[in-house]
Amino acid sequence: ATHSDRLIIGGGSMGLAVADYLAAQRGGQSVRVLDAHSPPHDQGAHHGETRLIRLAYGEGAGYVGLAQRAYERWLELEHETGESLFLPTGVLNLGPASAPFIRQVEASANQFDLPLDVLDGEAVSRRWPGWNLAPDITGAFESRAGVLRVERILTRWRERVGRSRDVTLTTGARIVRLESREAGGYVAICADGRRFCTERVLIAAGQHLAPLVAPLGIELPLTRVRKTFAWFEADERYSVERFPGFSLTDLELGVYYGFPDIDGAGFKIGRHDSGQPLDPGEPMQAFGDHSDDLSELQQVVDRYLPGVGRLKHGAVCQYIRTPDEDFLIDEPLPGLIVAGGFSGHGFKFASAMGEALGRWLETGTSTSSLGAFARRRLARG
Ligand code: PYC
Repeated sequence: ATHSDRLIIGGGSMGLAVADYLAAQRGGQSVRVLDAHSPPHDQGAHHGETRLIRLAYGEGAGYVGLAQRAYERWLELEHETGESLFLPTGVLNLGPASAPFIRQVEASANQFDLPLDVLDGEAVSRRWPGWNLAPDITGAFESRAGVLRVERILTRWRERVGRSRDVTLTTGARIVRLESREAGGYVAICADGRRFCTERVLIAAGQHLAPLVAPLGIELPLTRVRKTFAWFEADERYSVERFPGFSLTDLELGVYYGFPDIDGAGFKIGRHDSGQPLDPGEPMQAFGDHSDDLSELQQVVDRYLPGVGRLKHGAVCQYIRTPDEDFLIDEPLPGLIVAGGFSGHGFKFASAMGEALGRWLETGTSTSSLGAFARRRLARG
């Protein structure tokens, strides 16, 4: 078997972030990243060009510290690479004032003293004429938030890892089995028979995480769902200078997120809740294969977005969800670190995860910033 001091299974958002962090440390440990494909690709959770970064976090104040560290590290990465990776569009969180998400955005902003403008729907529509909202909708606008250019980020990380002496990316390595070794450590076995052994391993392999650790007696309560998103033609009200990224909690239509027209790609919108359940490994049907793929996005456009026009094209992606939609990060066996269940809101944290998980993998000691994601919370029922 090929030996490395540290192994990372999965070279997607989290795996490459960790690899990039370890490459920058020049710690002298040999690190190998294994990916079934060749990142960036559309088999993980980092395609579709853009993601939001929000700091006044509607999913819980427990995420704010990590979001702040991630934000700093995104700006550092942009500075180091000299490339536009973050667009400071601001993010507008929309929903009824009573919606738990909106209340938590305000609570997170208050607790951490984050700038947040709270407006009613009429004021939102005056300030951003791309929206046509009733007064009873609340808009919580975070001006420091914005948009991350996901695929560019992955490309830069891959290049930096490629220049490292310590870290090696092996593509086309589909791991079908993980075994613990009697002498300690683990061996990962590829579909083509190659074997990679190590003292300590991080698995950040999305849908493949739970099936890989199940034979070692570890049950991770992760489910996989198919999600859709799409780009639409849009007028100048949706330009990147004039329209912020958004989240929308609508009591009737569901939970959505979206982006301004960036580089002429069009206005982008996706649905965050619901989705079609999938088994691990099950192929995803293309956009349009389900009858409501377009209509669920179109209904939001028709109701609230007067300058958005025809569909340009749609795409599919997957969320790997935990039961409470909080992340699952743990060390269920000595030297075996798992990171998954990012539940469709993980990418923004990848730069901070690279650092926190990277230190854990390097030293064997976890940081307190990840403690809340341990799996024992899920066992409590
Ligand atoms: O967490 O903001 C978010 C997000 C945007 C798109 C998917 N998730």
